[in-house]
Amino acid sequence: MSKRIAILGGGPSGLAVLRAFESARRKGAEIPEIVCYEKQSDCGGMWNYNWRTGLDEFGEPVHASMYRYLWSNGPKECLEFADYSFEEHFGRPIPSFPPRAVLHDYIKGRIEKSNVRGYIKLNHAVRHVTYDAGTEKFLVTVKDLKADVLETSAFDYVVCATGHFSTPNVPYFEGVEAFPGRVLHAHDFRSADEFAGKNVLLIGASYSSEDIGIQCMKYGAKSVTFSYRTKAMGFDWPEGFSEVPLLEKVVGKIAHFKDGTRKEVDAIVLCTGYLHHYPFLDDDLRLKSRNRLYPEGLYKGIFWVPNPRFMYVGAQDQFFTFNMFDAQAWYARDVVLGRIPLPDAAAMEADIKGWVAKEEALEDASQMIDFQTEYVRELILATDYPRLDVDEVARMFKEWEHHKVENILTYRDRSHRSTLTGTLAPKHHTPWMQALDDSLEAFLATMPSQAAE
Ligand code: FAD
Ligand code: NA7
Repeated sequence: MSKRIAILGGGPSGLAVLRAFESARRKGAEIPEIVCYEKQSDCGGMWNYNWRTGLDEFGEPVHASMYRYLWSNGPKECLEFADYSFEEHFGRPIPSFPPRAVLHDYIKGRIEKSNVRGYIKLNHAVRHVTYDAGTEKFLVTVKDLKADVLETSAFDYVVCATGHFSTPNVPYFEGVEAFPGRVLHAHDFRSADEFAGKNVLLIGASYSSEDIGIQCMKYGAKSVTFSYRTKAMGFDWPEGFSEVPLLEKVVGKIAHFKDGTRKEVDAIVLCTGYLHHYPFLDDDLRLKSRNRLYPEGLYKGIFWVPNPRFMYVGAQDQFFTFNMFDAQAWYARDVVLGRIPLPDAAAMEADIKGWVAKEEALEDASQMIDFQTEYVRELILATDYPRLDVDEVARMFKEWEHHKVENILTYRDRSHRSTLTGTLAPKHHTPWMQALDDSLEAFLATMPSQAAE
């Protein structure tokens, strides 16, 4: 009987695994029977926008943390799938920083093209995964949300690709319960328009804080105050923005910060990150980690050492995204297909220890980029994933960081060159700060005659 593999989640990571197996099948390999369970009504993970917050129509926690008007915060050339260029998908070059809908279209385009839709069970929420040592099978219980029934199936392998930017980390601040305005976590932020004319306080000093703060200003906020715990983002913030140390307490509408300063604010957005949260996994399969570049317990960042037939894809913090998930998926596939042997547990632990020690010594973003580049390179070299020029991707990431330091409001107006096609992206027809319509149609209305920067 053929082996069976379950993929939990149909976001970019889960879809990468489907694509990896399909690529091997097309080259003549015998592949396991695959079932991908996705709880939403469409695939694409975070890139599948959902207006809802809290619980969905079935009472499931809403996965989406993305919001209206979200544009890629990194150059698309850094995440391009090595086997499917943006030019192939859109039939022409497009600018470097597309809005969410355009990236969703791109992700789904590869899936349609590679004919793997049939493996995906939409509206199926994974409820419980357990390992039966007697039969050496994983038992996966899912809820068919539309039919309102539970079903359990046995699998030889499981890939957990449910993402880790969905369950909010929500710290408490004194007085917040009596704050007379909106308090929300970034996970529930949907539209910047709501904050037009308001003084907005954002807690956190990473990607969500930076982007939501800028979005609020773009759509008319009166002022944006960022409050950091460890280190300020430190950009040369234009008028209207300010950066202050951590919030100590709120008294009425007055926010008090650790340096003794105060500010009257109308809304508080907690951009305090996310938890690795896998409520459907038994303890012996469950990754427990903070958001980091090399979570402990995962050999090659993928294989759960106590039971390596249980795998995670996309579990690390990310500079690289789509193509890193591909690199992981191809590697996981080759282990499942018996093409790559896994070493014993002690050797896996030793390998992880080496990576974790290196991660802990990293001092800045540039070193972090190099670290993840080495990781992705190692994976790619072990499989037949098309050779991606990871050094060029790393160079672009560093250039992008530099552009952000130069001007945090204009870095999205820059053009980068595809490592696959060699094409320099055309400039977008409208500077990002003035581009209020984030639809695919408006974005693709770019005039081909416009010169690249
Ligand atoms: P996800 O995209 O989160 O997909 C996981 C999937 O698993 C979802 O479809 C979910 O419904 C499903 N799932 C979860 N639990 C269950 C369950 N119990 N049963 C069944 N299915 C389940 N990356 C970039 O490259 N560029 C960006 O600009 C960028 N911006 C971002 C902005 C925000 C606000 C966030 C939150 C993330 C952003 N990212 C960005 C990172 C983004 O998470 C990755 O690009 C990518 O979506 C990760 O893919 P994934 O498949 O690992 O996880
Ligand atoms: P990150 O990158 O994990 O960052 C979380 C931020 O939240 C970081 O600045 C933390 O500060 C801060 N944080 C966490 N806990 C607290 C408390 N208790 N008090 C104050 N500040 C806190 O999450 P993001 O949401 O920004 O980004 C995740 C993904 O979503 C990413 O891929 C984006 O593209 C979108 P620290 O520096 O640890 O002091």
